[in-house]
Amino acid sequence: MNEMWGESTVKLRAENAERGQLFNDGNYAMFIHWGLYSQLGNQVGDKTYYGIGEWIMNPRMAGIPIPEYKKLAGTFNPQQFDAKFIAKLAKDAGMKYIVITSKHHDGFAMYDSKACDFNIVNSTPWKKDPMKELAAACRAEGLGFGFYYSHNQDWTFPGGGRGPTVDENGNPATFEDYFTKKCLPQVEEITSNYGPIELVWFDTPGKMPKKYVQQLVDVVRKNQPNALVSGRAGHGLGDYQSLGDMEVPHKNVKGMWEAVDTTNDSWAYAWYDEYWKTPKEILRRLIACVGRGGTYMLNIGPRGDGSVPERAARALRESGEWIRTYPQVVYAAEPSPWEHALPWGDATVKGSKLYLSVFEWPTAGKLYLPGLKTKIIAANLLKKDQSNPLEFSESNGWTILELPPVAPEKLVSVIEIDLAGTPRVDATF
Ligand code: H79
Repeated sequence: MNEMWGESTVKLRAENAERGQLFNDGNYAMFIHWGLYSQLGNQVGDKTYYGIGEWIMNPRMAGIPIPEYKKLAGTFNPQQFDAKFIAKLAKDAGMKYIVITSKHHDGFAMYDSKACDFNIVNSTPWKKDPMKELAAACRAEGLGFGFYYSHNQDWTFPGGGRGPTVDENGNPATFEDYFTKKCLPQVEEITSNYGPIELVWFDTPGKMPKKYVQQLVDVVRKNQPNALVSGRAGHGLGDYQSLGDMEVPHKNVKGMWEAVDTTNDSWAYAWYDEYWKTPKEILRRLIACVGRGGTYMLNIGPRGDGSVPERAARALRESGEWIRTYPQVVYAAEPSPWEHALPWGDATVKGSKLYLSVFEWPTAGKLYLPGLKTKIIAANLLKKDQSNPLEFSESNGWTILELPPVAPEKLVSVIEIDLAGTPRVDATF
């Protein structure tokens, strides 16, 4: 955990049982980065910047002056935005909730804000609140809903982190000014105006003093007692640990945690970024997160017109179809007893059942499991609803499963192993 992402106390699921339920059952979610910056797609004039689209106005990217950046709102008209389509896509993908950017570091509120008129309803020709529609669409699909909110950085509001240091009249502005006039009222708004929400995802606390973070968390608790607060709130005041951006851990991680990742190489829409993860790569990273003991939240970056890049949608639907066939591998599954991936794939657990997700089908017809100490009752190769028994033997602490030459599944094949108890692995292997 580095300074950028903020510290977080690691809480065990049991200590956080009520709120933690979201992560236990819903360990796969959709993250959405969408804002004024999406309209640029990393291009300003005829120059394309390689990097992080939601940072485009920052001097480390295009360095767009505030008045010019604000002008983008005048042409922001996301006619293609379809909340029902997005909620359905998340549902088809097998995801359990959606978390979307209500305000990123650029300070533009993507919802109807009374606290600051640099928002989608007041400043754009579209004039609508997409979050009202998305919250309703999520509820209709039985999905959870939550907001990303950049609490420390605000590059356009006087006093905000990395923002202007003077107000419109040239008087010095402090972080306190930004906090009381914008940040706190906006967190009140997002936690009051959209019905019950499941999560508030704060980001990049930097050196934000604890007293401010505490006030924000208090507001979330007051308005949304069941909502989780991300570890990136800072000062250990969040409910769970958020790993680094796009970080999937190699070793099991204890406590409640979440990995955030991208369907391509970008959070916000980037016109040139066609580096899409395949359905198999998505499953590999999802199952790795579940296998390491955590939750996986995978991002899409809609275009400025509100449409979702087709290849992201396709990959999500294809991996979702697999998850619908093998839900037991993912949902409410426990971490792998090996505590890391194995050469052919990964393992997840449900009580005394061990699920092996085989990504690389062994060509020699044998799959090796190191150091499994719990007695095997049966091993079965699954194919949708069918279950075909596999021969197995043991040699020097290794279990050897006899496999047919061809994998039953195109993407990932699943072997279910019934054990005499919860799986234990000899730590010397
Ligand atoms: O919302 C996404 C990011 O915008 C946000 N967190 C995720 C979920 C985030 N904020 N800060 N950072 C990530 C890290 C910043 C990285 C940077 Fe750079 C390195 C900023 C400046 C140097 C890369 C290169 C981005 C801009 C230039």
